[in-house]
This record gives sequence, structure tokens and C-alpha cells, in this order.
Amino acid sequence: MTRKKYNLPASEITPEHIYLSRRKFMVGIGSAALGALALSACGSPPAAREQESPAPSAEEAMPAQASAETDELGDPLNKYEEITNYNNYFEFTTDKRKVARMAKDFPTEPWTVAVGGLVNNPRTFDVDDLRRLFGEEERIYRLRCVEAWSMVIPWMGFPLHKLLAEVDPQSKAKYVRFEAIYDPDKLPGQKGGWYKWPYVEGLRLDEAMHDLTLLATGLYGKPLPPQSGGPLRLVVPWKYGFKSIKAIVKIDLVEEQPTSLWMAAAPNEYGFYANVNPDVDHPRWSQATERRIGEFGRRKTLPFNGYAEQVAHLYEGMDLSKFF
Ligand SMILES: Nc1nc2c(c(=O)[nH]1)N[C@H]1C(S)=C(S)[C@@H](COP(=O)(O)O)O[C@H]1N2
Ligand SMILES: [Mo]
Repeated sequence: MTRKKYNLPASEITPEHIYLSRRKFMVGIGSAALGALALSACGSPPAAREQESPAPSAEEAMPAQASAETDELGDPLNKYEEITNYNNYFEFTTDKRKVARMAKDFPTEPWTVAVGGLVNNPRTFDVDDLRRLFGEEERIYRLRCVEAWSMVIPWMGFPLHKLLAEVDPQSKAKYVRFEAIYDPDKLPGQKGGWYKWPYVEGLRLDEAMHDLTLLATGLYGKPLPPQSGGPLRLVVPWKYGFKSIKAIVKIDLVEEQPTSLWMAAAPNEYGFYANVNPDVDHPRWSQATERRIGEFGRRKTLPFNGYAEQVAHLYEGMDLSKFF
């Protein structure tokens, strides 16, 4: 049986305590058995002999070093430390390695998100309400930044379509508009500069309803830390990372295609669709290859970031070199 990592059934949700104990377990059995564990995560039992591996070295015993699991393509997860110390978050700084430090004390609770616009049941949700109403499942996704670096990230969250069903979009609604927090006192990047704050992003309604489209509330079984967009961010794995807006406070169903922060800033460089496409270069660099954080060398960029089978039908009849 093949099971898609990005579409795990509820029974495979990994709450924090299981994640952590599984990681401790991995440390105990050493790296030779990790491959077997990865297999077992896909449904087949590990071979008995592989459990008799030698004790791990000191280096292997660092939980952060152990990547027991992979994405559905077989590539290892990035480490928690990588995912949370190399970030794009222009509300803080354009220096990816400084975001974590600058965002450390950013308050992520209490936090509410107002969902409205062309819906029959507009409503403001607390993030804890969202967790209670829609649950949390793990989704292992690739994240591909338009700058041509990428990571494999185990998010926790729920598909956006669950929230949309709750507010009941009207038939006039054609797009979803997302707005991030605006608070220049806490977000130094919003003081001056030439970006038009707040950060805004958008999806076509059918993209928003796709089961891969996730509202993330966690990472590696823990609540989403501020630098990763905590407490609530969008994750759209087949699109360039800038579509995956962090720190969402407002979601509106709208009739017209929203103008994103990046479309407003540089319309020739960042389009509305922004589907990962190795054949359409950024005006200033190639998108044919990418650098996976933690790897040497480069790997080929995959159409739709490897999710073509799931999403290509959404764009049938569109000239994907034009709608970038
Ligand atoms: N609010 C907000 N969301 C944002 C950004 C941002 O600057 N502000 N950067 C985007 C970009 S360019 C990328 S690549 C991803 C990076 O997510 P990560 O830091 O969790 O890897 O977040 C996206 N979401
Ligand atoms: Mo990005």
C-alpha cells in the first residue's frame, strides 16, 4: 500500500509527546535502524535484525541530528534548528539568520483571526478554538522559496477547507485574501521601508479548498514558534514560499483577485499564482535548480514542487509561463 505523507489519516497524527518519545527511541537504537523506522512510518514493519544496531556515537545521540522520517519522495526532514533559524520574515528583518533572535519575544497568544467578507457565517476565532474545532494533523511538506532554497518541514495544522466550510462562502466569492498582523511597535521591519504593510497574500478559491492547503499551528509537534509564523500561518506547498503568509489575523472571501505585498512591490518578479516551475525563471535568476538546506550541491526543481499529480489539474488551460 502506498500512503502519501502529505495526506496522513487522523490515526497517524503525531502529537508532541509521541514525537518526542519516538525521537528518544531513535537515539537509543542508533542510526542504522533509522531507515527501518522510516519504513515503518510508511506502514511496513522494520526488519528484526536492524533493531540490533550498535550503540550510537555521541554525535548520533543528539536528537536534533536524527532524521527518522522523510517526505514521500524519500528525502529527510530538515532539523528543527534549521527550520527555525533560517527564515524569511520581513516584518522583522531581511536577514534570515537574525529573524529567530528578533522574533523571540513576539507574543503569539492570545491571538485571534477574523474570517469574513463574502461568507454567510463571519466569525472571529481564537487559535485555541481553531485547534479544538479542526484538530491538528501532521503534514510533511517541501517548502521552496523563490530565492531557490528549500527545506522539508513537518508541519502541524488543519486543511484550510475545514475553516472555509465553517464560515460558508457565498457563491460570489472567487478568491481568499489573507492579511498578516500590522504592529510596527513590535515589528521593526514595518517602520518605514518601502513595502506596503501589512503582508497580504491570496489564493483562488479552488486552490484554497485543495486538501494540500494547510493552516499551520505547529512544527515538529510543538506550537508554531514566532519566527516560523506563529501562532498561525498558511502553507501552500506547490507554490513559492512567499505565498505561505505568516502571522495571519484576517481572512476574507472576496470577488476580485487580491493584490499581494509582493505583487505590489515588484509585479514583474512576483505573480499571483507563483506555482513552483523550473521552466520559468525569475527575471534575475534561474529556477531550474535549488539548494536544499543542509545539503551540498544543488538539486533539480520539480514542477509544482513535486505536487503536480495533486494540483496540475487546477491550472488546465492556463499558460503557466504567463501566469507566474
Ligand atoms: N508575514 C510574512 N509571511 C511570510 C514572509 C514574510 O516576510 N512575512 N516571508 C515569506 C517567504 S519569502 C518565505 S520563503 C516563507 C519562509 O517561511 P519560513 O521562514 O518558515 O521558512 O514565509 C513567507 N511568509
Ligand atoms: Mo521566499
